[in-house]
Amino acid sequence: MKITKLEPIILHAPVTRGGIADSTHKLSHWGAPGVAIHTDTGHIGYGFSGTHAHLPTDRLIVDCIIHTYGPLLIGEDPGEVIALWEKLHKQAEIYWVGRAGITHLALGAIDIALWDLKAKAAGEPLWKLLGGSAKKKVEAYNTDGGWLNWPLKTVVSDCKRLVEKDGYRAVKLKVGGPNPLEDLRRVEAVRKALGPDIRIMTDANGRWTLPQAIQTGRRLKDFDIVWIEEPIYFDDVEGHRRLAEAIETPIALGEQLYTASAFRDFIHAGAVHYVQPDVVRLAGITEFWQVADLARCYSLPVVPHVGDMCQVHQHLCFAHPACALLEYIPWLRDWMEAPVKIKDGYYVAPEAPGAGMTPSRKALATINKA
Ligand code: 0YR
Ligand code: MG
Repeated sequence: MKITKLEPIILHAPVTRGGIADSTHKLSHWGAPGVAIHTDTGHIGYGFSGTHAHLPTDRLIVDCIIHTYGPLLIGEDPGEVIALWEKLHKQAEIYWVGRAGITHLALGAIDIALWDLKAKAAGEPLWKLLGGSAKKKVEAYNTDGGWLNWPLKTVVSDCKRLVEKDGYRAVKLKVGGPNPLEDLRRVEAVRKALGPDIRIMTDANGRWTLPQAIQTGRRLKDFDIVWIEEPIYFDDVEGHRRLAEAIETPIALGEQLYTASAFRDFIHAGAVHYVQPDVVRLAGITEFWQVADLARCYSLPVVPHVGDMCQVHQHLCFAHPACALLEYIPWLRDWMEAPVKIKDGYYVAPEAPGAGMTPSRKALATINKA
């Protein structure tokens, strides 16, 4: 098989109820800028990054895919995924300007598309190709009931619905709002509504200073929280290490980390407990696997962040022994040929060949061709 053409794709999908916010981000659409990699056998591989649907930056990502990496891929055998990843990753002219950021996001989308091609050519879903087992259970926790811009009443009734009607046993609440007492009131209300057996995660999206995180983190303990996610600034290794020493509730982070070496620094420092790599921010599945192996060596659970809206990560969680729990956010559901399936709070292993990001016909018909 040989790569013949790269085609740019930008999808913008509306988020729940027209707009969501956490402590740091506000968005009306989820962005999936990416690529269709065409081959001489007719197989097409799809891979996307994940953004806040900001068209000018989405264009940078697809331009980087098509014009910067594209010429290095034409004529290559897409089955050589790791060798191609090494080739693209080691381009000195490219990493001179970006060992993280746009170039890394572009490489991630390409890597996903290459794995997609490999799995499609093998006629297998990616998790099978990676050695996975459908016997494994991958639990879903739901993030879509806890947005910060929704009034407390809505958060409580949404979380109750997710648990009582949809069967989730774990939900995530956004914190890090302007008033920490209000954060605590929201968590307390949801804990009361759900009872002691449902797990609750909290996510501050990098908002607090270290003393704020210590203070609120200590108080959150009363509500038996699974983790506090991104309590302070994304890149602050030493701050998270100090926080981990100061509070009892475990720390989760990783959605903003671009590289395996950034994860190494947090893990080695003891600054993270729940490791949250994302294929769309790391350079794809290849680098995700490096992070998951590393976490496993330190006995740390891997609970990916889903910039791909879980389409690829479900495969990785079925396949990798460090993963047993996966976030769920529904925003690409209506745009994918085979949206993820969740039954009674658990992912159902996908059977279609590929890595899971093939857009639906409707999506391909309405895309912005960039
Ligand atoms: C905005 N999940 C997250 C929203 C989510 C964000 O990017 O999607 O809150 O990615 O932190 O854990
Ligand atoms: Mg988060």
